[in-house]
Amino acid sequence: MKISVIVPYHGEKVYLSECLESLKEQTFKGFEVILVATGVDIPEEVIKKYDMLDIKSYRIDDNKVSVARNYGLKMAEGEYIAYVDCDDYLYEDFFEKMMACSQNKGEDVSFGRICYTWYSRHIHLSQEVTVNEKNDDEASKDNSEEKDGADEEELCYHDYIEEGDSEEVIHRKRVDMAEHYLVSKRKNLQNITALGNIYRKDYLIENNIAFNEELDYMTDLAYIAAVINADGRFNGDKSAVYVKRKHNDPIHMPSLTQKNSEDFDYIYRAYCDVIKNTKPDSELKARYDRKLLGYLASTVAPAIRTKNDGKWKRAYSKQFSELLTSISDDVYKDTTAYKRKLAVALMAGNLARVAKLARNKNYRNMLAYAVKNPRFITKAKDIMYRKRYAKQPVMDNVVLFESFFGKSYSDSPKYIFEKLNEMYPGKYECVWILEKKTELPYPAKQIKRFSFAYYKYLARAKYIVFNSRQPKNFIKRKENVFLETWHGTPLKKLVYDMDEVVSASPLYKRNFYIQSRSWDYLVAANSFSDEVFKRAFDYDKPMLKYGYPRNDILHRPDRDKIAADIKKKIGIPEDKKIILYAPTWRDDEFYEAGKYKFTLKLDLEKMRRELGDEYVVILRTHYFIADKIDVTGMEDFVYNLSKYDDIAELYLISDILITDYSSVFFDYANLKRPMLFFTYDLDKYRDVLRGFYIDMEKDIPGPLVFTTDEIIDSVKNIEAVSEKYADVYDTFYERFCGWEDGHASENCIKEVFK
Ligand code: C2G
Repeated sequence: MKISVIVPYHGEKVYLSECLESLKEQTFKGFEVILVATGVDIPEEVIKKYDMLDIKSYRIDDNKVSVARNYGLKMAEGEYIAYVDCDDYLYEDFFEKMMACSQNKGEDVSFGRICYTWYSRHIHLSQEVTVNEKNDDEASKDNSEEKDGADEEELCYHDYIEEGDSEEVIHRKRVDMAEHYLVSKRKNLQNITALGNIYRKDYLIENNIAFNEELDYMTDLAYIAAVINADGRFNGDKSAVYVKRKHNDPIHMPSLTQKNSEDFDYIYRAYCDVIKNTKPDSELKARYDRKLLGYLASTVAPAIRTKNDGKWKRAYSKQFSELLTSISDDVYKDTTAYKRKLAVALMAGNLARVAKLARNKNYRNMLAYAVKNPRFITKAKDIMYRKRYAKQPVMDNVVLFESFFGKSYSDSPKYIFEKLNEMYPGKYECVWILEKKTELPYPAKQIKRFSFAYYKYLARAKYIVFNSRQPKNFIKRKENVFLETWHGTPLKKLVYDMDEVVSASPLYKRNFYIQSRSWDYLVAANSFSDEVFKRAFDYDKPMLKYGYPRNDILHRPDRDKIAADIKKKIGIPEDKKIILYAPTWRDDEFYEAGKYKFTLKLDLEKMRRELGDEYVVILRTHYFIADKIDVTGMEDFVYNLSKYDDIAELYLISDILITDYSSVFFDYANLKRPMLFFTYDLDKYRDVLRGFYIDMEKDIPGPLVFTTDEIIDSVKNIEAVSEKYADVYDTFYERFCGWEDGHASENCIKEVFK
């Protein structure tokens, strides 16, 4: 018994390798892979890497998935067919379980479970970070869609059959189960898919079941209708898993569903096929129709409410009402009053009524949300922001500052604020977004992030100076000048240079794109950052190339005096040298977005024993870290300054820096002081989580150390270490600190506040 696995390919090489890897790992080995390249070259080098698989590759000129799958079927030699998208992958026992389902009873179609993920195979399998359809923020807008599917756990295929059931009853129950699983249980119309199943080839051929080659998308909808309508023998195994991957860069590389979720014409044409492939009064048609009514409520009606394009509305609503007339009275009787009213209004061509119904529903939903959810105030603020503040005039001399999401008074915005006040005393009204009340050297209003005042200034300040990304709902106004300082020379790959997004925000790439479109100026501290930011951020507006404003302090002629004052303020004895330990965060260790875990791998007791006479340690975790490190009993040796505002001041007082993959070392290098790189998880960080722009083994100005003993040893021999790395340090300094002259703030201000 053999399966032919049909894989359409349209140039997604990164994904394809993972897909083939998952095929290589299958415990059931009797399959061939039919790779159909659609209008692109066959990826020979990837195929070569998987020469242990029986891969037959073909190239066709058409670039439709439907054509590729039908072509694959013609070439298939197996008795069974599986469709796998080249950007997806399978659990290793998928085929084994599917074959067990099929062969036992000679079934025509067997189905497994589909799970959704944003992540690559190795990350998904190691963490099981699946995306529940209901938690997906793309799908959540469809929340009013029909939810007549049972919960995962309720579904146990074999339980359907009872002792004493006749052949005919068993057959009907199995068809019902297939309809339930393959149609009703899918969250959206668009989620009805031919993937995750295996089909007996002759069943497909004898019943003329094929994908509609006239359509680019949504052909699975009618395909599944035809598969069920042919009344075959069905079986399923809920533990067999097909993993459907959502693309983490829907802007540059959207998947078909991401690309076309609102392409109504395709839905219309695909649904016409569903009507053809189902019997008018059948339960199967009714199940599809319930989904269609869900789609009407979740997507069509809101679009009629919000879109201004009258021509589009008329054309599409005419098409859609044609579909609605095919729905039986029984389905209408069963559905909610809201959907019924929408359908009636649409079929009568009364688009104003559809819009009104949708508007009222929207208000009711918001009200229900407000009653149930204490965070409704956030929604109210958002409305104030969009409807009120963003319509009021922009305030010409107002500058809004934020550093690290309001967590501190620090970084480049701090230095720009101070220099701006020095250069133009009293000219600008400054507003700082700050979590905690802070003593500032110049007058400034302090407001809390996400307060009403925050939204007011976000909408109305002419100048915005942030060092991180602003909220996604930010409204860019034409008078507004957005200075994005960013917050570090990149070592870890950023945005579009990253293949995988492992962190708590899988929509990072899409969000980044939306947010960075509003930036008018971006700061690059060196030519390396200039080049990376342009590419990785897809940024083509002015770049400020003067070094980092935040590093100006490190070049001040009176920096020793400033350092002595800071040391005193913190309370560190004058005679003690300082080791600053400032690690970064780990993308895969999180509680939720913005709240990351951290486990200290340094043996502080041992360090105190060995180094305590001469040194103290400043512990400084990244601002994303939520875990608090307990240093009780070590107060004479360890200063936990994770909440200290400005790390630049800590650089200034430190004699040695220990870091890992944090951009802090690019800044610290301005001081030309020794650095150690505590990279105990280098392989994971470099190869799995991020990938680096520079070679940590060759290009960084200090040794990689992996244990506390090595750190102690290096500290004891710090002069020898410095000598060993002197040449690398010089090259590094030239490359990354070459633009820094202590005047970055001033130069940026001259260019932006013209
Ligand atoms: N930082 C800090 N304390 C740490 C780590 C970082 O105060 N323990 C500050 C430094 O100013 C640093 C900045 O946060 O330059 C960014 O931290 P990174 O560790 O480099 O990580 P990330 O926030 O991911 O930014 O292009 C740069 C990257 O985006 C890195």
